[in-house]
Amino acid sequence: MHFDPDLLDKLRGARHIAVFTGAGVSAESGIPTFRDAQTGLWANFRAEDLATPEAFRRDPATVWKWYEWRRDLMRNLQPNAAHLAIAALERLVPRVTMITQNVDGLHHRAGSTDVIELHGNIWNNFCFQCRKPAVLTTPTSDIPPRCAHCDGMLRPGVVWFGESLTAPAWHRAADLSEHADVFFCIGTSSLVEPAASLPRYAQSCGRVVIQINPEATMHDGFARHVLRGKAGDIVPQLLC
Ligand code: BV8
Ligand code: ZN
Repeated sequence: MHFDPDLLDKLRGARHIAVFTGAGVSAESGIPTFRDAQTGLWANFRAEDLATPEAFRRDPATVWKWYEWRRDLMRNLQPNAAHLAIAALERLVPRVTMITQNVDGLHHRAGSTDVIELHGNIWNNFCFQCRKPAVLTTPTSDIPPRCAHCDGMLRPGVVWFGESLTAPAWHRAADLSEHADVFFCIGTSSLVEPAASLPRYAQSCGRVVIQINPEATMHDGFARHVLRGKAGDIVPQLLC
């Protein structure tokens, strides 16, 4: 694949690269994206029906079982070439920061060392009542399992629709969008706020925004470079 010399120059000179990812970067690992009509997770469910605190209050067992179904789907899947190339970038660039909307943990598993998980991590749980972290060590027939501290219901450690992102994660991500030399936007439809505002903010701060996506998104207009294609194809060619 041919890359614009200006893009390659910016990468060569970059001291700090921010990489913002969405579900598309995990698609080639076998994890359905959220809005892909054929296979998207939401294709069979409405996000508002399941990924909200109201849904959990209304029907905790169904929400818990949906997350267990997703965990089972992800459990044996591996980071793909895009995750690995992004992690390997840390050996070439003084500072690389991952800002991901994904909850699958694949950037960590690929070896990225500085990962901001804006929407949490599906492998974590905490108590819906007392919010203490919970590690499931013993099998239980309770669905959802109960908190060892207050007997409240355990919930997955993700940010639901209608919940605020954790302040430290959000402020750090916004700061990086303002200061990184290059801001990659990979595999996101840019529909979920406030995460979707990061590429726009980076561009407004004069950062070089590079969009990688097989489809057009509303952020194409904010990007200095748009690379049309799959992350697993483009990212290793561009970064390695
Ligand atoms: C908030 C964790 C303040 C859960 C997720 C009404 C009430 C309250 C809030 C709102 C409201 N209306 C709107 C909002 C804001 C709301 C929002 O944005 N809603 C959307 C639907 C409009 N946001 C929130 O609620 C956020 N919090 O606003 O707090 C607040 C607080 C209280 C009250 C009011 C406001 C919290 C949002 C976090 C939601 N949690 N995940 C879980 O996973 O179960 S979001 C979920 O969507 C995932 O994290 C996912 O990453 C994210 C975004 O989707 P994408 O990653 O972009 O995935 P998508 O499928 O859409 O796109 C994939 C892309 O990849 C496509 O472009 C495709 O072309 C491309 N692709 C495909 N294959 C490849 C590829 N690219 C590269 N390579 C490939 N091979
Ligand atoms: Zn508790």
